[in-house]
Amino acid sequence: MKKLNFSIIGVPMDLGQNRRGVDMGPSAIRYAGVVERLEALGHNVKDEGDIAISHARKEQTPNTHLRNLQDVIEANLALAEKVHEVLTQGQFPLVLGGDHSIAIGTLAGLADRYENLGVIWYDAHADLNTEETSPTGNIHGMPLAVSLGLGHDDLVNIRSFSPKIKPENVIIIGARSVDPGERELIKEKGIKVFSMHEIDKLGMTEVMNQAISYLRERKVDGVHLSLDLDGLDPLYTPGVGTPVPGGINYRESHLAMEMLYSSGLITSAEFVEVNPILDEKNKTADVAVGLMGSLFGESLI
Ligand code: B3U
Ligand code: MN
Ligand code: MN
Repeated sequence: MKKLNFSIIGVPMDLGQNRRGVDMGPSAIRYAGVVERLEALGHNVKDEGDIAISHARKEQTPNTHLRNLQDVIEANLALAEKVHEVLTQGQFPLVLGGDHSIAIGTLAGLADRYENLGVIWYDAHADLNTEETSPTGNIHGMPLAVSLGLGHDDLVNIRSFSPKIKPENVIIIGARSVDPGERELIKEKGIKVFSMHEIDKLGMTEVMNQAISYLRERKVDGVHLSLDLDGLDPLYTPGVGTPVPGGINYRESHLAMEMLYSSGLITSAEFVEVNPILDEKNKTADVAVGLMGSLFGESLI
């Protein structure tokens, strides 16, 4: 088994949406034993601590309905810098959220290291809204669009280049709550989506086999897994801000992680949207850490 050198980066961020508490996600995931779990698998783990997030809410930026825009930009600039730094040290970035707006910074930090990065977006949502299409103004519904170069200039141009990723290298898994503007973008850009329909029809084994072959055919030079805990059914991960019923189940999710581990494709990961205030006895953080176990080499026998 390949031993990895992890850098864990916590991002206690709740400004990309409007339910408080998701800023405590990194603590909840640490409490659930992420470091110990990975060390037990023989990996080296360095906990880099948390990115500093300002909780003093600033004036809202005029002429935009993007919530907390300035704070979200600042947090993502700092995160992008940190991800870039740990990559140059040869470390494997493992980012703990925080709301999903932090994927903007993670991908910005990864993008100048990987020219042809693959992205697996495991989520109930497509996170492909722009300022124009967003029904909420919540930036956690936008990080995939931003990383494709669509959205507010200051978000899109973090680290001074855009786009960060290519639409043909993105795979969305678990989608079941997609807004009209997002649907259009999926069609226009030809983004590969395995919605709940495909997961039910094909089964998770076939979905993951297809996803892995698809990324191999694209000759990606790395694959980032961006896992939103609301991709799972809220029965298993109730501690999320926007639960959507009819999601991926616990066993399917572990299988998906195990298949990704066997593929050897994953080069970075983030686990987001864990909100301990909405959770039941840290269940969602426990599931997150369990999934990391499967993603990084735990096997049943
Ligand atoms: N698509 C909606 C809802 C949403 C997106 N991401 C989450 N919720 N977690 C929006 O606000 O863009
Ligand atoms: Mn999301
Ligand atoms: Mn989501």
